[in-house]
Amino acid sequence: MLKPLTTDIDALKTLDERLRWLSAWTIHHANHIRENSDGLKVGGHQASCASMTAIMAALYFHALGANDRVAVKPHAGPVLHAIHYLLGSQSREALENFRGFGGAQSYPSRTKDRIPVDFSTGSVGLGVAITLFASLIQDYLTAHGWLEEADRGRFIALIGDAELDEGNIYEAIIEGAKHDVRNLWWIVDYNRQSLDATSADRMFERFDEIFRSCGWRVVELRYGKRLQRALDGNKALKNWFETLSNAELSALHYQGGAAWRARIETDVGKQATAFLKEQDDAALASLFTDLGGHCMETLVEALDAAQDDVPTLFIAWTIKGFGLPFAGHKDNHAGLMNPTQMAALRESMGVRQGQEWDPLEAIGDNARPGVEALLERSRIAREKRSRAFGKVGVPAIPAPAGEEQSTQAAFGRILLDLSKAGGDLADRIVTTSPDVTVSTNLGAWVNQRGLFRRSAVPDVFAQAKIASAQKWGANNNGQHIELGIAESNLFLMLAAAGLSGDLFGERLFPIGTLYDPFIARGLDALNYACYQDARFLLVATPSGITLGPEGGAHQSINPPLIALGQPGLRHYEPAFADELAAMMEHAFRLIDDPAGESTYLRLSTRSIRQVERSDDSWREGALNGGYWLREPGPNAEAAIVAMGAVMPEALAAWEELREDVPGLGLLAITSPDLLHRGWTAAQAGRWGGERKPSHVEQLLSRLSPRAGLVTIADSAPAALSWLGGVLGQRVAPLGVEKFGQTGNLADLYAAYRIDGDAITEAAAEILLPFNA
Ligand SMILES: Cc1ncc(C[n+]2csc(CCOP(=O)(O)OP(=O)(O)O)c2C)c(N)n1
Ligand SMILES: [Mg+2]
Repeated sequence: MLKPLTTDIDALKTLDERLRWLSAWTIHHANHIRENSDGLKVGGHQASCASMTAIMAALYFHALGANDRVAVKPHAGPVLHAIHYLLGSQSREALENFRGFGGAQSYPSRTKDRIPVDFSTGSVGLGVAITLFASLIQDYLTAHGWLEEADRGRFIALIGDAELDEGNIYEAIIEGAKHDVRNLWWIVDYNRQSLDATSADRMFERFDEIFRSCGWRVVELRYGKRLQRALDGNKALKNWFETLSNAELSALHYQGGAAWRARIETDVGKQATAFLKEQDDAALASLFTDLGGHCMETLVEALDAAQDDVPTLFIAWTIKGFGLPFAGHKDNHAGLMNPTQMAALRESMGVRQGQEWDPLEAIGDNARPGVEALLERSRIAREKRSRAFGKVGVPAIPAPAGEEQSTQAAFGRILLDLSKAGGDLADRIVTTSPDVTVSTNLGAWVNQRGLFRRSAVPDVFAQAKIASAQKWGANNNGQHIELGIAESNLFLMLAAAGLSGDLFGERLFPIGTLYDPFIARGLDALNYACYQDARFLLVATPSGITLGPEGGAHQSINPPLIALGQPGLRHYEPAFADELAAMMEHAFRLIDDPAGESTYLRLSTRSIRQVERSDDSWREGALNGGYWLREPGPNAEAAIVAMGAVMPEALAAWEELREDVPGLGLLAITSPDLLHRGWTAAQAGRWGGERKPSHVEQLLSRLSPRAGLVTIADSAPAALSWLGGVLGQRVAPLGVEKFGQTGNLADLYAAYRIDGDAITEAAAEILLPFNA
């Protein structure tokens, strides 16, 4: 760990004030000065920024080491931009264009902001928890020899107090406790206000207990030095102060000195007379705002004292809107100062009109050298880091042998073969699963590569020579990170591991497995991972009503639709093992490609007869979203269009119908997601003058323009029914629209109409207009 710097507290205080000004001004400029062409409110959160400028000044200009990484409270985004502006790594132009197209983003964004943003934030709670998983990944990389001790850092989350209501935070700290997580600072901006109002008092002191029981050190910074001294000198006053509710305290902060005086006279009475005499109203108001999170000495002392690696929660008391006219007002969350208030603030801060953007405005000649020196030696990264793409060779991945196999079994086999063959890719794969490692077929891989734990955990069953197919010992060479059942944690882990190239300069190939229906459990975290362009392979298995006896609670219906609408994630749904092998190879390449993305594989436990291939011509189509498994005749009037586990039904129906329906084709869909994207991209390309038809247009144009398509998948039928819109062909969509239940495949496929009979009937119907 880097040694703390000795710092000039006055310079830090000056920078705190500069950040408060610049963040407020940036938001004001966007709302009141920049031209507004559409009449939409631009917005921004001046109160949320003012609440934590001191905390951020202490952190960024004092405590932060070169390798430390920070997730910034979303609504304090403008403060982060102001910090980089002071450091010279953010432009005035970007600030002037705050919340505008191409300007500084409203909430820190890894991908859209030009300053280095370690973690995107916005969906509260997730930015907090990802730092924990990033710290675990740092430990993983160190243990595997990818990361030098000297290049390690601390992971810091700046948290709004209302974020502490998000359950994903507690799921994360429970997982962190199991893994002995370290090097974390979570700093709560404890302004006791959320969006709607002041926050409930009943959780006060409960949060600490939860963290402590998970092994965290909790440091409460309630008072600044001045207020501490005053209250220490007057017990009655202190007792009174500490019984004020969140709402009362906020209201008093808003009302100011006279209100404090009146309340103290009433509530404390004689014991406070001398105290009240000593100060006028302004001094009184100022004294009571001296909470820990606004007192630079207190902050610096606390951060300096936490230099070991114990995960630490700092609860820094603050006032929302500190120093602004609506400080403490319960409605101030989205409050914006009006031009008059802004002018008054400007004057009170000594900022000259016309010099609002001058970074070091209002800093006297005496103070300037100290501030400049401090800025100079601040150790934070000022430029975006390289993302470490393209360093890892991905070998060809052959299909596992076997006349009959399921895609889930093939997945396990492919990983096992990769592990046995060894090499850079295999060594950089890290698998993770929320307690479904064995049932998603990662077992063989884990037997080979072991579980990861920083300190070894013996396999007690193996030591006792109790027969088991699964080895379960952990050490720091292991390549599987076992998680508890919390799918949100799975996606945060994939997000953190999927950013390893960005955060640590070393690419990992994270593979997460879970049951397909439980993607929904962690959906926001999945979206969050994709939003910041983390790269991983998500293997969801088993899926659909093809689960049979497992029943409706486990039978997924809509994940292909989720994938269809999820940027940054490519859905593949293979029917055969050779398709799966091609997709996995491709997914690994996409992980390590700057223009790539993450991949979601939807797999099945249904063992099906593999098709015979005469050549490799299917492969390119399969990777692009679909290929003709049975070629259509020229200008054919119909095709069966099938995806995934129901391919045997589609093949059987094709055999049965081919006599009656001349030229009938069978189109194997491997990714509705890619076909749809290609379709819209080709359309957009045509507006730009490019004429190339998309893959789906090429596939479907093999049929007559009047052809009928019978689409079928073990999922919501809308995943494929849109195909009729591509060339205007008619569609009879088959798929699952109601919750599933237990049963064998024949019964379930018949009941939900995804069997051969359903295909035949649908084909008859769609061909009727021509036959009639
Ligand atoms: C998951 C999620 N739900 C809701 C919101 C909308 N929202 C933004 S800020 C906020 C309140 C934040 O309060 P707090 O965390 O205490 O921040 P501060 O008081 O510092 O502004 C809410 C509800 C969000 N951004 N993310
Ligand atoms: Mg708050």
